[in-house]
This record gives sequence, structure tokens and C-alpha cells, in this order.
Amino acid sequence: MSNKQINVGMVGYKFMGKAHSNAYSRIGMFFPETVTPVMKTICGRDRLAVVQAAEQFGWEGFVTDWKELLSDPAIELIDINAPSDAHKEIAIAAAKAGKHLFCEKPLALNLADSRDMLKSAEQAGIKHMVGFNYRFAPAVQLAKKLIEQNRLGEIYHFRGWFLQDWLLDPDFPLVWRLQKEVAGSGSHGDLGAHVVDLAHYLVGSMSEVIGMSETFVPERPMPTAMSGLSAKGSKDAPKGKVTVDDATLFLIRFAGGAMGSIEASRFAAGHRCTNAFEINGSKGSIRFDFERLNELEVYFTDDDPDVQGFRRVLATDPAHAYMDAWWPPGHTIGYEHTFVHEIRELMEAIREDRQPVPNFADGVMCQQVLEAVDLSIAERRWVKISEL
Ligand code: SOE
Repeated sequence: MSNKQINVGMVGYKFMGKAHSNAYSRIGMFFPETVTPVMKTICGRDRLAVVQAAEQFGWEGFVTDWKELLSDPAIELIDINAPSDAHKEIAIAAAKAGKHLFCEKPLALNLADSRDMLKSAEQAGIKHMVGFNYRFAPAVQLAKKLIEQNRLGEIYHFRGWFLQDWLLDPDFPLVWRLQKEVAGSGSHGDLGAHVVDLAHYLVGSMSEVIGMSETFVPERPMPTAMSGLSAKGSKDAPKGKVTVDDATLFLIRFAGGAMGSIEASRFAAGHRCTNAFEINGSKGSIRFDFERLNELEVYFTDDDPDVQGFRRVLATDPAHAYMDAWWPPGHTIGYEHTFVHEIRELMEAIREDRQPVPNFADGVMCQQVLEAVDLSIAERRWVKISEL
């Protein structure tokens, strides 16, 4: 059994609230050696909905005002997974109250806000983590290991794309993810942010970018209800303006010399959640597609010529990160496990008294790239990351 517990207060109870709740409740069972999160209090403004979520997800209590979480001395960690416009105020107040922080991505609506959040967290001396969960797929951990061990040699190319198609229907309602003042940006900040983080994690920092973006459907009917990625509305309802990008695509020069590209779209028919990358180096290549998240395809140039080709490594053996905690080899894991691993990293960081990775500094670095791309689009030129 773990010898330590930490009391959690969580703001948000929809898609990410459910994913995080599931992860908190799994840690003690599968990673008993680490700190165990205790699901104390969940917060949401809609009383009926939050009561239901508390019961369904297994939280001990609920509140309807996040400030109550901060004034409760028993709460040690605040988890923020409400829409992006709520992140900054809650995070800064929670840091001032001395609570550790776990915040969903994108960290804030813009770079300046994310820098303020990092500064407050550093001044308060608390632990801070940002929710880039895809790093925690064992196959992505394998990619990281192969690169660190120089088994791909010098890296020449990073090619990443995160494609969805849930906006194809022009009558799909104007949900919060399509409003700049609530979401910060569209596919770029929602999907592209994950790929930027993976590119940073695997290949390193970027020196300059140039991009293009498009909003294919500029107006949509107002919603009557929304939850997660689904929403209700009538096509005859009054319309509102979409104020974010539907798709964004950009080129990258990495500080280490590699070339890259990242594409994010919610209009890629047939792609439900294709978060994929390919990396080519002097000694080999790797490719990953989240829709097959247990696998990493690997190619080595020094394989014998008669067996050369991409091999499919099923990253489920105990040799792979986290897998000794789960099932016997070949018994695959899923999306929800990336959150369990992510929160396990946060628990380990608290246990070892170090910052978790990725933390708010990684969130800021990501936001800097997103904004550099926006600037390059506005000014139709290459933008150095150091300009921001
Ligand atoms: C919706 O586009 C979404 O759920 C994102 O918000 C997540 O960050 C991504 O993991 C999957 O798609």
C-alpha cells in the first residue's frame, strides 16, 4: 500500500472531468507504490449536473463555486479541466492558496496568460502539471527511448498531424470550442497543441515557423445543449459566428536542424481522432498513430537487406513503460490509460518532491509556438519563436 495520500479538488465534470476521475480512481489499484489521490470534492456551476457527476464518478462531495475548494484546508491539489477561459483565474488563485495544480491543455487562452500562470506557480513553490496525455502512451515512450538512445541517429524530419471530422456537418452547433473568447483557438490550440508538445518532447525546441489556416464554415446554429464533443441544436436556430480556425497547417525549423510540419483539422472526413507522427533519422524511422496506440512502427537502416521494412512493435510487454502494472503481454490498453499514466507522473513528482513533466513551462513553450504560428499567418512570413 502507498504510505501517502493527497486530497484532490477538481473543477470541471464533462469529457476531461470524467477522464481524470477515472484515472484518479485507478491509481491506487494499479500503481499502489505511489501517492494515492483521494477524490474529495468536484466543482461545477450547474448544481444538479455536478451532484450527478460526483455520484457517478465517485467523488466524496461537491461544490458549485471553485473558491470553496481553495478555502478548504483539506484540499491539496486542484485539477482544472473546465473550458480554457476558466484556467487562468483559478490556477493563479489556487497557487496563491498553496495548492498543487494539474491543468488541462491548452494552459490558457494566450501566451501572456500562460506566462502569468507559470510565474504564479513558481512563486508559490507548488507542483504544476499540464495535461498533454498522449506522451504517456507506452508506444510514445518507446519513441522517446529510441531517440534518446540515438537509435534513429540524426533526426531529419518530424511530420505530425491530428485530424478529426466532427465539424463536417455545417449545421453542427456553435459549441464553446468554436468561440475564441472561451477556447482561445480552434483545431490549432485543441489538436495542434498536442502535436506541438509531442514534437517538443521527441525532437526538441523549434526555432521558426510559418503557417496557414482556414475557417471553412464561418457561421453555425446556436446550441441548445452541449457535452463533450456532442451538442444539440436545430439547423433553423439563429446563427452565431465561428471565431476560431477549423484547420491549421504549419512548417517548422527545429533548433537542432530538423525540418517539420504539423497539421490540425476538424474537417478531415473519415478521421475520428488520428493523432499521428512520423520521424525520420539517419539510422531509421518511427511512426505512430493514436488510433492504434499500442503500436509503434520502427524501421532500422542496418537491418539485413532481405528483411528491411517497417516492423510493428506491440508495446505491451513489461519492457515498455507502465506495462508491468497492467495486463499480460498482448493485452492492449486504451485512451483512458494515458490519463492514468499522466496522473501517476504527477503523484510520483509529489512523492519525490520534484516538478512533474510536462509542467507549466512546457505549456508555455507550446503556447509560444501556437502564437508564433498565428503571427506568421497574420503577417504572411516566417516567425522566430524567440520573437514572442
Ligand atoms: C476534442 O477535439 C478533443 O477531445 C481534444 O479536446 C482533446 O484534447 C484531444 O485529445 C481529442 O480531441
